[in-house]
Order: sequence, then structure tokens, then C-alpha cells
Amino acid sequence: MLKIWGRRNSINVQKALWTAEICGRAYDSIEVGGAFGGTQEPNYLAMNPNKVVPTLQDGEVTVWESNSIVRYLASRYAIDGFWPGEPAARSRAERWMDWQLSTLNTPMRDLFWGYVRTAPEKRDVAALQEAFTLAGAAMRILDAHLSSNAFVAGETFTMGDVPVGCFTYRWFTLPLDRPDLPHLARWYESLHDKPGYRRHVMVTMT
Ligand SMILES: N[C@@H](CCC(=O)N[C@@H](CS)C(=O)NCC(=O)O)C(=O)O
Repeated sequence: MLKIWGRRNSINVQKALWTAEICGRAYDSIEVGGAFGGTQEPNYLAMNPNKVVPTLQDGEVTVWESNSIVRYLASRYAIDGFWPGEPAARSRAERWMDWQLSTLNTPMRDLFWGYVRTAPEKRDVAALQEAFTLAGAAMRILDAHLSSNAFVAGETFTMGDVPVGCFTYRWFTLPLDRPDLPHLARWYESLHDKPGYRRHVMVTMT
């Protein structure tokens, strides 16, 4: 059985939990990190020297970096095109996974920390506005892409939808004065049909 190490309120752990469910794999969820601690213990450091979550164990195989875990599970276990086998099709999914890390991650992390983990009186309003501007610019790019694509990699749901799907829940749930992005909203609402998305991602942010 898979072991997924990491607290379930971590967006990067949620990617792994949702993907395991998409792939129909049973798993043990071992909550470490944050208030749970454990990421600096020798047994954890031996698996993941970065002191962060998630880490996946699949028998003798250990994987860290959440998007690498998504890729690993998808390529090893997925059916029905979730892991596109054809290189050009796969690149259409992978670019949005890399885009999540390179473009969307930092402003969304700043918004999450500002609104969820910082008391109102301690918030840096200017920094939050800057993060909102950057996240909004990124979401406009995704919205334009989704105007002619049902899912991020084209006409079918793939692993590429997982990382951006996790962040899009936060985009639509944080108290932001969001611009109207109808294609993004249509795609986001289509994810609500996925039981694993509702179970692991659409949860109270803490
Ligand atoms: N790029 C890494 C980032 C991992 C990361 O920063 N994880 C955060 C939680 S989202 C973490 O471990 N924070 C410290 C902790 O929870 O103890 C990944 O995607 O796996």
C-alpha cells in the first residue's frame, strides 16, 4: 500500500492524496509537518532531506516534490489518459504543472499566508495587493487558455489539472475581489464532479 507522508491541510499533500484516489490506489496517510512535526526526524530526513511535505513511499520507491509524486503515480498507475503517453500530449499537461510551480505558486502562497495564517491587524496590505495582482495576471492566462480547451491539456482530464486545480480552489475561496474569468470558473466547477477533489482539496483552509 502507498504511504503518503504529510499533513492533509497542505496543498502539496492534497495533490498527492487526490492523485492516489484518481489512480484507485489505497494509501496510508501519515500526518507530519506543521503542528504535527516529524519532518526533522532522522527517519523522515532519510526519505526527504528538504524537511517539507509531501513524501510518497511505494514499496521500495520514495518520491518527494509534489508534482513529481503526481507524475510518478500517474505514469505508474493511471488509466484512461490521465498520464498522456504521447510526448506532445504529455507536454501539454506538464507545462501547466511547471507553470504552477514557476508562476502561480508564489503569489498564491502569499495570499494564503496573508489571509489564512495572519491575523487581520498584522496583514501587509501592500504585499497582499501585489500578490493579488500577480495571481490575477496568471489566472487570466489560464482563463484564456481554457476558453478553447475543456481541461488544461486539451479535451480530457489529465494530471496537468491536479496542481492548478488545487490552487484554483484557493483562488475562488479566499476573500479576493476576483475579476470575472468565466472559462476558469467553468473548468473549476467541472472539477467539483470529482469525488477526490471534493474530499481532499475543497476543505477548510487552515
Ligand atoms: N516544492 C515542494 C514544496 C513543499 C512544501 O513547501 N511543503 C510545505 C507544505 S505546503 C511544508 O512542508 N511546510 C513545512 C511543514 O509543513 O512543516 C513540493 O511541491 O513538494
